[in-house]
Amino acid sequence: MTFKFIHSADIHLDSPLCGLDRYEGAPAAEIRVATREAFTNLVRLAIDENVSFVLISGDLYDGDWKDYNTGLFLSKQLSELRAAGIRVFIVAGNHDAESRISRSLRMPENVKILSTTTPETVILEDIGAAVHGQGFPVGAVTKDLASTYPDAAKGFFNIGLLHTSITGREGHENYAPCSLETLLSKSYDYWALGHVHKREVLHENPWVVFPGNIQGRYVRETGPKGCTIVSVEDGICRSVEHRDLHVIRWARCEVDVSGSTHPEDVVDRVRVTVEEEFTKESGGFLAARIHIAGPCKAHGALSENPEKWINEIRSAVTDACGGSVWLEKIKIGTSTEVDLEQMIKRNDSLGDLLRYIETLESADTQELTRLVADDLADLKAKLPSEGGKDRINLESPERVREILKDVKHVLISRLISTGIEK
Ligand SMILES: [Mn+2]
Repeated sequence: MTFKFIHSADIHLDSPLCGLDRYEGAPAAEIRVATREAFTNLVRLAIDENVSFVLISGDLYDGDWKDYNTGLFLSKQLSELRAAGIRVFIVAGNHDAESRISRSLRMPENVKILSTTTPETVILEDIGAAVHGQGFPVGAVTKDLASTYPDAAKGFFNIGLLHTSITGREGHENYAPCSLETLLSKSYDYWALGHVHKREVLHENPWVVFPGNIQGRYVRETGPKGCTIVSVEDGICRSVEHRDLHVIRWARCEVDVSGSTHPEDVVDRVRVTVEEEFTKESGGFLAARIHIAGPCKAHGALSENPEKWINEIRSAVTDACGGSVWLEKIKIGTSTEVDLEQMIKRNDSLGDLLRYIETLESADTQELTRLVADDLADLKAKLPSEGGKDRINLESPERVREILKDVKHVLISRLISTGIEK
């Protein structure tokens, strides 16, 4: 028997994409529906590839539906699969555990949601496949669900659907933990896992796969996202391939601007790096976080007016990439070209000043609070008391320490560029 199926997980339907919402010029509509668009791509792929069934290994929903629109959208998509004769098997994950979902709609009859109380098996006689799975009854399942799954059904192509953190994965709650050995002991042909958002193939023949989520939701979920498509021939996996489904791709770009003289050079280097990242993949949108680093003469100008240069970069990138790229955040981590260690040893007023700042950096919270209360009282009085989170808050010793880190570099570049240096 020859058939194909799609393994997907962690759709997080209608999850917001964090970090792009307040970005001027970002097409809010596209961002809001990114997870839906990616799901539509999944449905289209299933129909185009003429698969027999689609697996969804948990976290189809991001949480309880805000309203019925999430369900209506989904039901329409699943109906399209029904019209194409494609079945759908779903287990609930921690985000859409039975106890967390209060609204529901009856899904088309091609859709089977597996039990949350005990492992359930569906036998597909027509193609010779057996699908085993159990969903999460509650958000936090800490016991090993896999260990209670039945052994493989003889003479069938066996698939296990499971939402699990396996032996633990960074950034993911440790739910339904289990070992690879437990999974392999069941003698299944394919373990369709979900929960971990980064694609990972844990074992081949038999296959144990996390396909990753279908759309990255914030800057930690970088790179192409999608599903796994599997071809089975005479009970054997002939091919197991990743297919992209995302509509917005996240990336982190490190830009080394060492030696840049003018801030315009820095803007250029960032633009070139982002253009390269953007053209790596054809089509779609790119959401990127930029980290600029390196010792450079431009550091002084950048740190004097970071807001201006951050917006110059945004503007240059928008111009170059035609609005298909949004810079989620731009972090300027440049430093002066001078050797700070040498400067601090200098036997002059600049050396004195730098040494004084060093003592402040190592001061305890009490001393810092006193410094702010006494020495900086006049300055404090002049600072605006409003201005949201960007306001310079001298009440916070942590914030003062952060400022002190920058102060040395700003002073050096200022004093040197204005010729105060001996
Ligand atoms: Mn999950």
